[in-house]
Amino acid sequence: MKMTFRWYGSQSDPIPLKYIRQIPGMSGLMGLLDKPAGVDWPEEEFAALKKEVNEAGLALEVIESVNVHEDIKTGLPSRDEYIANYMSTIRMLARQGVKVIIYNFMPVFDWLRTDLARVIPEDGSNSLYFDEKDLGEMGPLEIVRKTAEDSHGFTLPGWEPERLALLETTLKQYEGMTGDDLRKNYKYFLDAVIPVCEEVGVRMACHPDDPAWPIFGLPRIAHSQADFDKIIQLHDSPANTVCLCTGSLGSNPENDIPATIRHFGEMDRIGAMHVRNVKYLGTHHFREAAHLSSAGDLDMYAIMKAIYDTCPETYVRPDHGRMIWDEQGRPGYGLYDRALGATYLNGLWEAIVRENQK
Ligand code: DNO
Repeated sequence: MKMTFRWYGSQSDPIPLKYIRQIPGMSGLMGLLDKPAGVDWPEEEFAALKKEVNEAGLALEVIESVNVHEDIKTGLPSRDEYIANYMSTIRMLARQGVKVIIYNFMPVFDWLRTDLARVIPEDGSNSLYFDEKDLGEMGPLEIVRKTAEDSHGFTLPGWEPERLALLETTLKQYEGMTGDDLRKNYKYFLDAVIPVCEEVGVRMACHPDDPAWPIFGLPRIAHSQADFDKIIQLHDSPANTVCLCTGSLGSNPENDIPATIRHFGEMDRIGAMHVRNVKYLGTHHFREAAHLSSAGDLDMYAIMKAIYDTCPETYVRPDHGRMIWDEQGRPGYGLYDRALGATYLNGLWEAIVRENQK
């Protein structure tokens, strides 16, 4: 298990690399370049980022999110140009030592919440929160406006301004589109990029829909084990893998997370793991919790044990943290609670390793 941390680059992340390196057991980053979807990433910029990260004593082997352009998802003729750029980016990242690329195939929205700072009554911290009832009163344009207002000037992953500027047009392109239509376009994309990944030794890891059910009537095809079975079959290759996010899939209590890890781990189809906990508050109603099992509804021991048993070499990162100790930062991506999360997960891991060496 390689413990990593998501970082947004020194221009837009207030957390210095030095602080991340000081988290015990931290070996690398799941880093991100702030490039709009569809762009061919320049190698010099990436090489500079990699140098900065390596000089801080951290590895940069996982890149998240190389976003898929909406024209690819909706199957427009212009997709070929964006796919060509994607393939070129894969080759460049491979030359720079990247092993895993995390992306998603969600229409329009990446993750979605109705409140970015809901106070947790028990301890006064706050975390990301979702209640479908609140969404019921908001349309897609309103939720985008609200999310931007609530994000304290930070760009949130999946909520990049250039993407959202085209929101109305993009939403129209999805009108009448079914899950099967989306899967057909997904296959077209995978058929192009997966052979490149095989050639250069990179794995694509698809992030689940978050929350794990359809929203705004958009087709969503990645929120259960059965969905990911289909995705893997679209182009069957060891390079076509899952970024198994326990909190995204776990937003739906019908998903048995440890069982899903075992299922894909045994097939060697887990490219990376995002590990966090969720507290259920009702139907389609949850908030994010501290990583500790007893703080939420996921069994973190069973999750780490499933990783240990089936994909022990994978990359793991603590995922969204609460805001604690009056930290001001990017919602979900502060330093303190994610550092606590990493430390806790490392503790579980040490105990599991020791128990199994007996
Ligand atoms: C949310 C993140 C996601 C993830 C993308 C990958 O906090 O986990 O934005 O990075 O879905 O493309």
